[in-house]
Amino acid sequence: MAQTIELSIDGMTCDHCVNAVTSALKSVPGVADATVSLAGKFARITGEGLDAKKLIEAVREEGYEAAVR
Ligand SMILES: [Cu+2]
Repeated sequence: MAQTIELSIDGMTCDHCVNAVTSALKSVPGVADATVSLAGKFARITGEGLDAKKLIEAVREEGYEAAVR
């Protein structure tokens, strides 16, 4: 079943950051799409069997802070 998770993301300052977070999220198993908002400081992730912990870990590995919002 498709699901959507929203994460608040801290530390993004430019489009490079947005791209880094977007590709990190898309590399997590089960993710179909990820939309990241620089201005809104959040990410909307859609997919199947999503694990919020793994999504947050992927963002942290890129050097940004994330939390379920
Ligand atoms: Cu940046």
